[in-house]
Amino acid sequence: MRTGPAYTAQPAVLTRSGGYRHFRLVSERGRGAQRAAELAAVLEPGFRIVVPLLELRDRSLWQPGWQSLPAPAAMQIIPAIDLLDGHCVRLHQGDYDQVTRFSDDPVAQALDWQRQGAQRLHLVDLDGARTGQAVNDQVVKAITAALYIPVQLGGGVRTAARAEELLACGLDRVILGTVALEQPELVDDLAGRHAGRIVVGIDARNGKVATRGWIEESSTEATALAQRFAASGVAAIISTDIATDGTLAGPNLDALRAMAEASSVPVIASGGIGTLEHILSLLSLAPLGVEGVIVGRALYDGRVDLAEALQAIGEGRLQDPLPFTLA
Ligand code: AMZ
Repeated sequence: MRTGPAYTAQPAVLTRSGGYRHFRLVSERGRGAQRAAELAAVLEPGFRIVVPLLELRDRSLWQPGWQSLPAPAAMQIIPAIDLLDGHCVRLHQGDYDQVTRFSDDPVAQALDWQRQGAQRLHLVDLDGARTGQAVNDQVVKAITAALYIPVQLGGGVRTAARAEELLACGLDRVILGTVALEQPELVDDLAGRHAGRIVVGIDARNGKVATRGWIEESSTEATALAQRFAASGVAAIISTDIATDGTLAGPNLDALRAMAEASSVPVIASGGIGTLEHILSLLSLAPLGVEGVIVGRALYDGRVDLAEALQAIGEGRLQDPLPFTLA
């Protein structure tokens, strides 16, 4: 079952309240003017967003919700540029036959996301993911050279040498998908040698891992693969739900929850973001270790305004860890 968007906000200065009932409900499926008023409250800098109310009703989440948020808690919003033959595109559910081309100037697009406040950029080499061959290196290098924010790349990174070549040419992180399933020890090895710079990409269809541009399906559960990397030192797991990717229909919260619970590694959510509320709905999973969200099509479409989204849930906007334990 998917939970609808519901979130709360409270004055930024926390007082010892002792219970969720003291928090002000800002939105519970608001519409029209009501939604606008609620959103205005969420965007008000004097307020911090706390764990969504629906989650707070689930008593089992109270403890992790209130105790394990890192300080200062925030959810990183990471714009995505998917590259196909040098152009910025989005695929629908990863289908190479359903391509929308958004820009012919990926460097300008990347600079635009940076100008709007992005703190990290996500690149996917779709040609690389499908064929294992790097055909977008020139544009990847041009983007990396033009930006001062960290850039990460996935797609077609299938050997240690290739991963290290990319890390050496200015990329902050590389993402390993197919290799994580087929040669997990290669990921362990790289993560051991490049602390904080190796990310595992787990792309799942109906909960099962898909690889090679999502053309091949495996019988491995995505959560089992996430567990496999619990102790390997990878910086994060990017969890993509193929059925929602490129659809704007909202993230698969249940799948993300399962991934976050399966591993202590931070999870970055990918797939399905279509509105600011979708991003806000992910806050319910922040206490479980979901620390970021990748947004693609909705930014290109203008359905999500990056600056507004950053203002809503960026650094300093989320709940401070509480200094006491709830009974
Ligand atoms: O959209 C697709 N068909 C697609 C896609 N976005 N296929 C792969 N990828 C991305 C994954 C991951 O970031 O989300 O490519 C990376 C994995 O590539 P590889 O070559 O390591 O499996």
